[in-house]
Amino acid sequence: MPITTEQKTITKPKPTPSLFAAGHRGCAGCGQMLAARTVINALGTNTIIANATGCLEVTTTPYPESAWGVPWIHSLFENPAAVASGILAGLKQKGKDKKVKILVQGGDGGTFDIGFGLISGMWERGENILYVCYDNEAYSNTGMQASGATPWASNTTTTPAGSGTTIDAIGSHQSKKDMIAIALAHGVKYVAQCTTGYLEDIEAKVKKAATIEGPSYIQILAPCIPGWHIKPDQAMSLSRLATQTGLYPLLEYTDGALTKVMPVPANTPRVEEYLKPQGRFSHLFKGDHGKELIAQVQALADGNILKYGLKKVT
Ligand SMILES: Cc1ncc(C[n+]2csc(CCOP(=O)(O)OP(=O)(O)O)c2C)c(N)n1
Ligand code: SF4
Ligand SMILES: [Mg+2]
Repeated sequence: MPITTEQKTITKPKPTPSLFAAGHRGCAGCGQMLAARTVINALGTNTIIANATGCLEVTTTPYPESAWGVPWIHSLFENPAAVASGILAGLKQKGKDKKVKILVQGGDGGTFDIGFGLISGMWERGENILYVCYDNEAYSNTGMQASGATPWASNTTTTPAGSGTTIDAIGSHQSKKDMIAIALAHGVKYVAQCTTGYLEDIEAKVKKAATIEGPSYIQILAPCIPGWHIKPDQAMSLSRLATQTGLYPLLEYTDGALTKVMPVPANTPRVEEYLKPQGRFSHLFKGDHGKELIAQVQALADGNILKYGLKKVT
């Protein structure tokens, strides 16, 4: 039987309009853009965004254009948390604070370092605001300088790796700051860690955060193509490997208790698989000293597997 026009209209699924429009200036394959699109589409139209300076702000809002389908405000690198507190106060005054979700977005530099004091204040006040950090492990927008989120042994423009065996030659010789623990220490009600490799997990956690009365913090590993020296099609696979090796586990804490983790596969990949495709770690694959350094990165992954119980007991 021939299909009539009417039947076609009825059976064709209606595409859901995205609240994050295509045509922004993010690099092809950017992990942060994928994650950001997932976050705002999960929250929906009743959202107001306060955004820190960084790649996400610069690439999505070149005046007079905006990629955002919701109200969006930028002030300074350091203060979106305080701007969000002001928005909340305004909504309360109008009796609309229960109808609208406030989302703060920042990169790792804006979150772990430069905006940290005001985030701490926002959490201390216990305000009903969701904070999402897109963690590409450096200050990407200004050329990949090291931040408090930069992992140990990563090459950045301010922690350049050399060829020798001194501490200065290994890239960053500081450990990544544990923002998840810092959020928990503030009594943040819902705290989660995600990676761009699992977009459904991001969606589910954002939706859950939206139901929480009080502060929520979600941190998402979001690979940066030029900063990590990777190809545009590698953000997803590397994000998944970050989780599967144990280096960046998927976690969920509700009221301070660890309520959900994603177990690592039984045949857990070694960290070399994650590190090798990334130019920022290429110095680790030169000589015996590199092997010692990789063993130390493996120890970090193994430590996480133990700490969070990521191996399924069979
Ligand atoms: C107070 C202040 N310091 C420095 C800058 C310059 N600056 C703009 S974006 C940026 C990097 C942002 O890094 P991050 O927060 O990690 O976001 P990303 O670009 O990596 O997504 C810097 C240092 C600024 N705008 N304001
Ligand atoms: S520089 Fe990195 S974080 Fe910035 S838009 Fe490009 S890939 Fe994304
Ligand atoms: Mg960054």
